[in-house]
Amino acid sequence: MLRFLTAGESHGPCLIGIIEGLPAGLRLSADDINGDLARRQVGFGAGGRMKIEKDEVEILSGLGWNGPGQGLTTGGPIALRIENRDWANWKDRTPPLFSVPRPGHTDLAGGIKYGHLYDMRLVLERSSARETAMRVAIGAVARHLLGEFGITIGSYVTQIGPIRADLTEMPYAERFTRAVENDVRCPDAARADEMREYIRATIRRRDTVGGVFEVAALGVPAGLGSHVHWDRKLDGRLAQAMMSVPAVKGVEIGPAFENAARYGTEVHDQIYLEEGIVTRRTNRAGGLEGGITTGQAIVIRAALKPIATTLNPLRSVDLVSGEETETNYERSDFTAVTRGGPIGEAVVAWVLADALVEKLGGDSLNEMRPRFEQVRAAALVRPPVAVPERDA
Ligand code: EPS
Repeated sequence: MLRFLTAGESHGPCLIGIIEGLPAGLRLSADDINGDLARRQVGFGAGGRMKIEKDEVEILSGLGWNGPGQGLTTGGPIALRIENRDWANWKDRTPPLFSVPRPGHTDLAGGIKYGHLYDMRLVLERSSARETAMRVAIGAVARHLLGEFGITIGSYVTQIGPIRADLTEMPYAERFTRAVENDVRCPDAARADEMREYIRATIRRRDTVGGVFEVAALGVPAGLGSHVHWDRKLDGRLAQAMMSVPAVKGVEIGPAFENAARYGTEVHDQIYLEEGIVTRRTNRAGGLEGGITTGQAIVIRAALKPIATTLNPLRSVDLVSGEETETNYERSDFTAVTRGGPIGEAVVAWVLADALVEKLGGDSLNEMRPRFEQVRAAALVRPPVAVPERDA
């Protein structure tokens, strides 16, 4: 239902995004997007680039610009632009050929695929995680739409290297607010200090480190997605979106890997009647059963590999000279995990907004609202339910 494209290179003039299918009547401004862009830029372990960039979006189309419709989406495509401030430092520069691929990066695979083995900068400029700035902008628009229906999304770091936070008893809303209180974005303050120390030690040993962040979506109605066909299963769509974030190599919904080690009777969220309404008291399913939202929090976790650009070199081959050699260092980040959460939120927001528009139909917010109330009401199951009469 919703579509988007992004364009742009890491050190090119700008990033561009185009969103199609957004309903009409949504009040939208750059301020609704810039907050998320700023959140993506903050996190311990970032490299020097974030000192150069100050990401701000320009909305170039898709909004009324005068009259009563000013600032409202028209239903037409929304075009977005974010400037790359670093472009000023690159536009007149001819960097040396990038002919030594970094293990773990796109360099070699992309070089083989597109014939750029003599200069893999032609690959890395587009494969760079700089593109996630635009994905966060696009996700912010989706989040803004979800907000109209009371759906909120947050994220936090649960693991850096071997250090894991224990958040079992902490409600999601508290996890979100606590996560912004420190620069590793971990709601468990004691573990956050250890994580920061671990990242510091990683930088001292001239290395990089991975970890895990979690995204939770609250207030999502039951009934988004479908079990009837593989590409309509919402867990599959969420996993694909999350896996498309650079450096993400593992995704789980709810505590899936922990569930795999338990008995069924310990895992499945049992069904009760409370005040006549069908309810669950646990959410080990992470908010999805059969690829359909259950109405509980959607919880999705992403495991990130350590960044491939390491100060201590790795073995590689110079593809132009034909000699075995070591990788060259270029400015990069030491971990992407502390800045990953806002990116994860953005991709989850997009998938949920798409599923919501699909479920509710309609070309404008006004058409979507009454249908939303219907969907909400249908999720309150009060047995006994009526059994349809069979024709005689
Ligand atoms: C990236 C390398 C670094 C990161 C960049 C992603 O950029 P540079 O090579 O300019 O130092 O900072 O991420 C961003 C620019 C960003 O906005 O997140 C890479 O190779 O993927």
